[in-house]
Amino acid sequence: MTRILFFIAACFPFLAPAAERPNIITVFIDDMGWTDLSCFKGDHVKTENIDRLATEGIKFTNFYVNSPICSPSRVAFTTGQYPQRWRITSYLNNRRSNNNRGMAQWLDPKAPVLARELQKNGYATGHFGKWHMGGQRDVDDAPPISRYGFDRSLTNFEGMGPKLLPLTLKPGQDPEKPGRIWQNATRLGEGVIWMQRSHITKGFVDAALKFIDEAQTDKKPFFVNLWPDDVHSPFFPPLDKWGDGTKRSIYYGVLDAMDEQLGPLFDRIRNDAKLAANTLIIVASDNGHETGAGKSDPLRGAKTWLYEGGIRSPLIVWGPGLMEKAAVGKANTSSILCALDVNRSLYTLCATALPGGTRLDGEDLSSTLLGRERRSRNAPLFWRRPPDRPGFGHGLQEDNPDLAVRNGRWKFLVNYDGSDPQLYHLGKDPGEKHNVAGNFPEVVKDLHAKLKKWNSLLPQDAGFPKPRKGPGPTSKLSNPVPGQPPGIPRLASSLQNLKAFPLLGP
Ligand SMILES: [Ca+2]
Repeated sequence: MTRILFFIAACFPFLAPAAERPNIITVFIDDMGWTDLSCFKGDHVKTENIDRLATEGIKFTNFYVNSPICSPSRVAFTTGQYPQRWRITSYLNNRRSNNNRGMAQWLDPKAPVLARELQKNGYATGHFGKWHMGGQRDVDDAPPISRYGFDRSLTNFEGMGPKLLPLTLKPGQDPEKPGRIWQNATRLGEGVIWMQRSHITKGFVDAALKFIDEAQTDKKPFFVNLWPDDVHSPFFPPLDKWGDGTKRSIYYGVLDAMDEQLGPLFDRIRNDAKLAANTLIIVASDNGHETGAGKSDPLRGAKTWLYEGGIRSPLIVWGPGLMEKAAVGKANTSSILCALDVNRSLYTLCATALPGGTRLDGEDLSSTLLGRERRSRNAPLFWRRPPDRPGFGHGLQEDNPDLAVRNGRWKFLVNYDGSDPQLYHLGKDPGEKHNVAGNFPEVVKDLHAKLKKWNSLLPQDAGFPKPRKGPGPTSKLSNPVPGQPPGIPRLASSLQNLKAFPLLGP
């Protein structure tokens, strides 16, 4: 009988009893630098609650997100597919701006969503925090978060449905007369609660704790996104954490407050033997730090850049009841993996069937995440810069390469037109200071070919240059979406012709 049950479980893992499936909490921080958490060598504030997860779990130092900016990074984590497939290649803004950049207005609900498949498999699913995959500014007809497979949601000014909106307070300001920001977001669904910006993470945590209690009562495994508004600007830390009031100081005040407010969520799981034995907590940042706020030393670049500081993120996986004991408390410095892979791995870890009719770009690295092995993803990892971030003036006075690929020790960056090829040996040169493209022509040729092929199979956006009509560099773009307004000017020139634009991925 045991053998038969084992056979059934092996063939149909998604039929495994609910009690055996782990609970999942993902904490996707907004705009935090590579070296801001004290467990990642940050020295401004002590993030003791997140650090404790690292001490009792595993931290990964070669983890990447799939875009250096909010919306596409969230789409990758959510769908397990490159966000270019869904034409979300920069932050979602107002309708006209999205059009101008050749982007969709929101994540197509037809996209595969991990939460939806978990929900079908009996999970209670909740999203608490920033969404930013549709429904912001004047885009008030985006699908509600529930359309993506969430039983419950509570979001901020960049998502549809019930939301927490921020009151603001600065030192010396009359507390009876707080400021308000993002007031227009009241149009994005019912259920608006105004609360101090400095306590909004607590607001999301309180809602998540209630949701977890209800899932426990219902005897359902749970999948919870706790995606803070922190540590994105503008910065409004609690009044006792303003320090000297500089941008850097109040940024770290927000980071410190966020860590404190996440503590009760982590403690709820850690202090409950049953939950501690069967829950996985995953902590990462959706992209690098804002220039002048956090830090990514010794990495080059920041948010919006394809250099490491824009796309490499801390990753902490906690789950003492599920992980290899010998790996706990250690750093995995060798496995190269990305948000797409975490998404794909969670299907396996949650014994849930993959979505039908599509192929995920992530690879199953569930054993790596649990510390049972140190495998990396097999396929190279590719990036395309946001169409509105060609560089110069967005934090770094240099061009932002259009495309990048990481394959093993190598990172290669290049523009669409083949100009400015850069090759870095990340093992020896994580700061991307020494371009060795001239020394390794075969590596350059191979990675450039792979990168061009990857990019050619995906829908274009307005970052692609307009075809040249005569001599001289191209300075304007056209929107590759038929019938849409023209795009934005770009500084770098390019020779690549626009190709037919597939309206829908993948
Ligand atoms: Ca972000």
